[in-house]
Amino acid sequence: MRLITIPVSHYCEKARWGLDHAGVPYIEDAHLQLFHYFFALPHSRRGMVPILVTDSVVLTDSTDILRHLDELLPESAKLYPGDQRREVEALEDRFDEQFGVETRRWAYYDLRDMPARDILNLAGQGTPRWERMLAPPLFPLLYRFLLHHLGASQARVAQGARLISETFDDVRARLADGRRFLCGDRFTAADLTFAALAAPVLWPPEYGVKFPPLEEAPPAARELILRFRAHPAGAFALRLFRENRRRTESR
Ligand SMILES: N[C@@H](CCC(=O)N[C@@H](CS)C(=O)NCC(=O)O)C(=O)O
Repeated sequence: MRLITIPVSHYCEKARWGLDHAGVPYIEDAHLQLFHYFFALPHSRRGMVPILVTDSVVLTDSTDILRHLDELLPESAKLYPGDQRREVEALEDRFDEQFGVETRRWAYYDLRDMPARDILNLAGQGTPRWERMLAPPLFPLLYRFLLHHLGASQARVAQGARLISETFDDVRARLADGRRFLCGDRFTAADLTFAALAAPVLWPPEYGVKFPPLEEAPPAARELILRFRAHPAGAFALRLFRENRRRTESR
């Protein structure tokens, strides 16, 4: 299987985690933002990643990828257990459609003052050398385009930060009865999706690409990451990365 990615993308992390959870060997075909269109557009009109290419199907959405992989798993390892399927899917959709959009918008906006070299070191991991060589001179233009593409203004990011906080508080409330996972006592797609999509505001050490040391983040971003790490929902996501983030990929 081949997973086409923007390696730093948290939706791509969700798909990588799903593949690793299923224990399926795969090659990650990683590309820098915008360069990825050359590889994604032949498979998907929207040009979005992750895209999973298998012998029999091409899947162009992280949720479709998880659901496809789940068919390969025995009931005991499924991310969508039969009796909890609707609850898991409802949570997953909510994280995908609102929360993940806001954590990404926040990350692009609040890291805009990091040196280009540091951003490219983060975003370029595993990407072809020619992309990494072409990117520096194009960087200011590309980054401005990305902020515009994501609708990242100060007002929208502030509004998004409130949605992120509310989602964290909802997760805390769900866990308040002492359950180990969002839907009870087993790890599901709801947990995986929450943790993967929370990663831009947590910088977990086990993430599929390596984040820089926190000291290198701009002060406002660092402060927010520390605040989210200390929140019970942040601590929960970090625990999921520590305890449930298996690895099988062969880059
Ligand atoms: N709902 C999609 C979202 C994927 C998504 O937003 N991918 C971003 C990377 S984080 C992308 O490919 N963006 C390229 C673009 O917007 O043109 C999924 O879960 O796979």
